[in-house]
Amino acid sequence: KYRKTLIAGNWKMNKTPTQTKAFMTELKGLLPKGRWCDIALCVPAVCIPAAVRAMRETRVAIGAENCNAHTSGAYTGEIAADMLVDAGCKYVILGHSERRAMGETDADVNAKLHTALDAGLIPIVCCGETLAQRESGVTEEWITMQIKLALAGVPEEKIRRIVIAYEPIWAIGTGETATPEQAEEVCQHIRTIIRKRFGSKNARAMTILYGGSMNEKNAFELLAQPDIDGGLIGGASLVPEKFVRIIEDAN
Ligand code: 3PY
Repeated sequence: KYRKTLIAGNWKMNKTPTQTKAFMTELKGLLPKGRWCDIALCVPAVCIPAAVRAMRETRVAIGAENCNAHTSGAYTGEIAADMLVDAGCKYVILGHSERRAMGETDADVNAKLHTALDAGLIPIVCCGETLAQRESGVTEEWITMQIKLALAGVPEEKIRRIVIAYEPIWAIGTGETATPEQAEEVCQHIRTIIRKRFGSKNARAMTILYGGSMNEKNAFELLAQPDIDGGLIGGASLVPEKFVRIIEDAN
């Protein structure tokens, strides 16, 4: 493969800073030695300092789960990309379906993407179809639209700073996973979209993740697919042993 493998956890709204510290201490003791894929944990904003402090001397990067599209100003309760960088974040998840369900639009995701890139963060941009869309046969069209809108205005030299995560909504938090074939089909399609828009070199270099109930039991088969370069892990990233098992499967 010409590209990096990334195993990224998405903690969602779980764990306090105290629990974060305990988790990271345990994780450090379990991490495999030797050749590693890239590893990240995207955690709630208030847990970022504890996570960064705990993982300072390790190869585990810390990320956020969202950022605001504006660089600063009167946006009570919001967090700017610069603040995340200063706090020690390397990644930021954008456009997770749980945030889209709360009203985040493709235009919001695109605006946040540009702000995150300008700040120096690596955005993990999520896309995915609903069960109704899959059953209606519009998965490819839907994903094409989401990716094109999310990446609007991104110059060719910046595309490699972006990670895409395919997360079928029907597989999120349901315990239902896409089959490796279903996941591969869409991830391959995403790479085709990137190829058409940004050229084959960039398409080959792009890291595309599968997410949606990926766990220590199904990760190996999913990660074995040629166009799946890693995972965005929900529930299984909350348990050190499970998260480490997935990292081992990615190596
Ligand atoms: C899941 O695994 O359910 C996720 O949503 C990961 O982002």
